[in-house]
Amino acid sequence: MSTHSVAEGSLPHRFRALWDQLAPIGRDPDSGGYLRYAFTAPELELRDWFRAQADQRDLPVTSDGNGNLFARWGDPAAGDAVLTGSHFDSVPHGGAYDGPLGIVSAFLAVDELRAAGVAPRRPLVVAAFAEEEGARFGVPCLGSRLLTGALSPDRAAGLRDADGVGLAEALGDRPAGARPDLLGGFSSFVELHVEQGRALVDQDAPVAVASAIWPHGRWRLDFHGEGNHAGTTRMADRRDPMLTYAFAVLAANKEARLRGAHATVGRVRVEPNATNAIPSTVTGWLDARAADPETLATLVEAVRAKATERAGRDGTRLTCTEESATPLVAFDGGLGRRLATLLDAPVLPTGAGHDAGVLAGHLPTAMLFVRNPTGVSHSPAEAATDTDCAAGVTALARVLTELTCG
Ligand code: HGY
Ligand code: MN
Ligand code: MN
Ligand code: MN
Repeated sequence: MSTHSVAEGSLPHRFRALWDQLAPIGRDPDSGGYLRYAFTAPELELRDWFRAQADQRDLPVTSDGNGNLFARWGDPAAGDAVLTGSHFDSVPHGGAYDGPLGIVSAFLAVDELRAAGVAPRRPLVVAAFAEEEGARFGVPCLGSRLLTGALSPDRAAGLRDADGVGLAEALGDRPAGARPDLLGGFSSFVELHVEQGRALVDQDAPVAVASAIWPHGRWRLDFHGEGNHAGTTRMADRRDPMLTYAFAVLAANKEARLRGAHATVGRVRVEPNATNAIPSTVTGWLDARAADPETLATLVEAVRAKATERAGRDGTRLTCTEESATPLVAFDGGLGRRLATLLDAPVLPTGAGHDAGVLAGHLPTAMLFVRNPTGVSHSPAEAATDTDCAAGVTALARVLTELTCG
């Protein structure tokens, strides 16, 4: 293996040098947010960047046939590799850090281990997972769910994006599906991620260890009414699904607040979507999350029941379909405590889903969070300082040293 020249300068400086390579890719000049949908030009460019970074470090890159990339340092035959990484894709006009921070930090952590002369006893693998946000094909953590078998290739192959392009076409092949052969070769997974909240600001700490991911999911709400003329139809004769939809949005907000849970309808589709036409159908996607499964279940049921009752009064009809669900993920307590002690870092739950939440059901998994001064995510306002990102790399390097050598 050739000697690896680590870029010059301080870690914040080296972080910034890599970060500036990614910053322009997929950035919308008007919003300042990112449009990095899975397997579209910007995300493919990020995948090329991934391969270049791996090549510079002599890390051979493989794919699992599901769109996930893996760059490996160490013996390809060893069955206890330590996995780290995250995703490149974004929500529409998302922030810069959600996903890519975990991948950039992983490559810099490899540099840190090599600069410190660490000789891992276990291989170290950097991963880039596909379609974590579900912003193109509608199913979050698509790549990691395929890898683990949580989603079948048949169901995945049937997914279409807004332009009707299928996953198989975008992927260039039918997804391979579950890869126990690959998954069985990992001994643990650590995902570093920007915090999507303000807990680290409030606790004045740069890095935290995750304790759990709240159970959460997505429900498609179809409100069926009667399309008609906006000007000539008497109010008493209307069967306006927008009315029932609006009621459901308010109900979701109220029922979530009552339970200390989170709920939003952030995406809506109206047919025929004309100013002078009463809609025939309004489709809204409910994103609901709660600290425990029972609260989540009662929240969604309350929204469904109240909206159905309202539909009866509006002369409309509601169908509610669960599109994705993530159970409560309690990260491996032993690993989490071990890392929190190692890093002397706070331990935080999160309401955000992650590939780590999918892999946690298959191998000891942990997450590190890096402070986000705005606390905002899934928005151009998402932020992190170079100093805190460097602290994240240092923490990840310590964790990876512990896991590959301990
Ligand atoms: O939606 C989520 O919670 C994650 O950021 N994909
Ligand atoms: Mn996200
Ligand atoms: Mn993410
Ligand atoms: Mn994630």
